[in-house]
Amino acid sequence: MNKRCKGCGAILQYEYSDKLGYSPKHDADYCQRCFRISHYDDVTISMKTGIDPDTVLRKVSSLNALILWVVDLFDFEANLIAGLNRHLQGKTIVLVATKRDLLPETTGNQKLADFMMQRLQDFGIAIAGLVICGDLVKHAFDKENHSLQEVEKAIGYYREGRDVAVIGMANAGKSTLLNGLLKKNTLTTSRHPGTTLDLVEMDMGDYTLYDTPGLTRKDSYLTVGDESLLKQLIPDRRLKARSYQLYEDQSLAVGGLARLDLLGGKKVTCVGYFAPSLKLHRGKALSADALWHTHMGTLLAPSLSESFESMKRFSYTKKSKEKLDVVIHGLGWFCISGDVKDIHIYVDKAVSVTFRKAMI
Ligand SMILES: Nc1nc2c(ncn2[C@@H]2O[C@H](COP(=O)(O)OP(=O)(O)OP(=O)(O)O)[C@@H](O)[C@H]2O)c(=O)[nH]1
Ligand SMILES: [Mg+2]
Repeated sequence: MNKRCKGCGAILQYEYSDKLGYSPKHDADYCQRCFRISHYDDVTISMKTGIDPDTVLRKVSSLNALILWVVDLFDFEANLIAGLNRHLQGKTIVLVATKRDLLPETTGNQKLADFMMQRLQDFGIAIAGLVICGDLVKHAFDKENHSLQEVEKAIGYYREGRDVAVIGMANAGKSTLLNGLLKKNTLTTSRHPGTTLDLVEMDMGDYTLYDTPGLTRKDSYLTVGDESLLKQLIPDRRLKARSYQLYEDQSLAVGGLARLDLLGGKKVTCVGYFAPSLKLHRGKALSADALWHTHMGTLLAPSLSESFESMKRFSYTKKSKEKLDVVIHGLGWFCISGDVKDIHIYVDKAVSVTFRKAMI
C-alpha cells in the first residue's frame, strides 16, 4: 500500500520534487511541502484552487462517520455550504464554530448560536448539534477553555458507534481542531488555504478520526489574493470594532480592496470588522471616484484589482431600521445601523458580497 504523508494525506513519492507528496527520504513520515510549511511557513505548492470539492464530499459521504462541520466564525458566510445535507445524505452533522477568539468578547455565545441557527435555516441546512470553540491555536489547553471537552462531549453523544470526520471550507481550522483532539501536532496546519490534500486517517482507539481537505470557493479574497495579501487579510488577533458616525453621503475604503458608499442617510453608524492591519479610510462619497482613480494601490492599499473600473458593484436599498451586515467574502464585514437609504459596495470582480441581518 502507498504510504501517505501524516501531515496532509498526500501519497508520498521520492522522484519529483515539484510534485505533491515529494520527500527526499524514503523513511520520512512527512512530505517536503508539510516540512517547509511547518518550519518556514513556506507553501512550496499552493493548492488554493487545486482540490476538487466534489471528490472530497464523495469520499466523506462514503464513510460511516459522524460529521464535524468546521465553520470559521470570522468568514461565516463564505463557510456556508449550500445543499450540505444533500451532499452528505443520512449523515449526522455537528457544526463546530471556530475562531470565536477573533470576535469581540462582549458578544455572547448564545447570540452567536441564535445567529448561526437563523442563517442555517435561511440556507435550509439541518444540523444535530452546535459547539462554539474558543482559541484552539494558542490557548486550546487552558483551564478556562472548555472547547475541546465540548467537542469530545458532542462526539460521545452523537457518534453512536461510527467513525468521525471533519469537513468544511479551506482554512476553517479543521486540522487545528483535530490536533487539539489528538493532543499533539500531527497534522499540518497553516494560514494557506489548501493545506490538507487528502483524507488522513487517525486511530483514536474506539474509532477512526478523519481529517479532510478543505472545500474551496472562488468568490473570496482568500482564493484570489496571493500569499502576501493573505498575510494582511487574515486577522492575527481579536477584531477591533471600528466605528464611524456618518451625517452625510460618505464612503469607506478597506485599503484598496473594497469601497462602501452610504447614500441618502441622516444619522448612520457603520462599524467595520476587518483584520487590524488593514487601514480603513473615510471620505465624502462625492469625491470617492476621483480618490480611487488616483490613489488605488498607493494611499488605498493593499489592492488587488487592476483598476477601479474593473471592480464589481453590489447594491442594497435599506428599508427597515434593522442592523445590516455587508459581508465581503474572505475579508470581513461592515455593520450598518440607522437611517441610510442606498448602499453600494465595490469589490474585486471575482469576489462575492452577502447582505445579512447583523451578526453582532
Ligand atoms: N484565531 C484563530 N485562528 C485559528 C483557530 N483555529 C485555526 N486557526 C488558524 O486558521 C488557519 C487554518 O487552520 P488549519 O487548521 O490549517 O485549517 P484547515 O481547515 O485544516 O485548512 P485546509 O487544510 O486548508 O482545509 C491557521 O492559520 C490556524 O492557525 C482558532 O481557534 N483561532
Ligand atoms: Mg487542514
